[in-house]
Amino acid sequence: MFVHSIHWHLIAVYFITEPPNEIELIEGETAKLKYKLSTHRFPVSFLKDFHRLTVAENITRKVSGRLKVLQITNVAPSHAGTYCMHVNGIESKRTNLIIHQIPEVIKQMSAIDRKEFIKAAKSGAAKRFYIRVMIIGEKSVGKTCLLRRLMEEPIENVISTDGIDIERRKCQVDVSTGDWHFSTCK
Ligand SMILES: Nc1nc2c(ncn2[C@@H]2O[C@H](COP(=O)(O)OP(=O)(O)OP(=O)(O)O)[C@@H](O)[C@H]2O)c(=O)[nH]1
Ligand SMILES: [Mg+2]
Repeated sequence: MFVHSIHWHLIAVYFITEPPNEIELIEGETAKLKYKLSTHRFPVSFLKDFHRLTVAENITRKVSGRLKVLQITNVAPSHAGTYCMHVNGIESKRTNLIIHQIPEVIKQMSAIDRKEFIKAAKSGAAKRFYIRVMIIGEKSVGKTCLLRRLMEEPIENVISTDGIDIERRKCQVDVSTGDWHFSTCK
């Protein structure tokens, strides 16, 4: 005699970790919305402004067991909105993604300047270092030409310097790497 027994497993889904109610980013940064569930048994979907999110080049879902991450790289103002996750008919908390635009003039700057801008915009302050460089040498050895070449300027029409010449030029030094960047900062 066979006894058939059917067990119904009612699995409740809990959100153990959810992203904060608000995430503020600056254009170009990466958004990561992390959700951890009590179970991995149900498929999940992400919603933006109440519409199901489709995977795009810079929008990826990373699912690893109970951990589900929605990642948006290189965020743009169009990514701003309300995000949430759906699982087994349950909706997570909503997260408002706020994207601050970078001014056009900053976008055209070098990668180092943009990085510096983002850092300054987040902290509200930027450290600026001033460096004084003296080029000393005998007459006509090429001091003025050296300076011009470093600044990627033409060396035609260089005339002999009368005594001391004090020139104010801008150049950048990445204090974290010690690299000098002459051409990016005129
Ligand atoms: N062959 C060669 N000539 C150079 C070089 N750099 C500069 N010169 C020439 O050297 C001459 C002097 O260059 P400057 O840059 O004016 O030299 P300086 O040391 O500033 O000279 P003063 O200001 O008169 O002391 C110019 O005729 C340049 O064209 C180089 O790398 N090679
Ligand atoms: Mg000179």
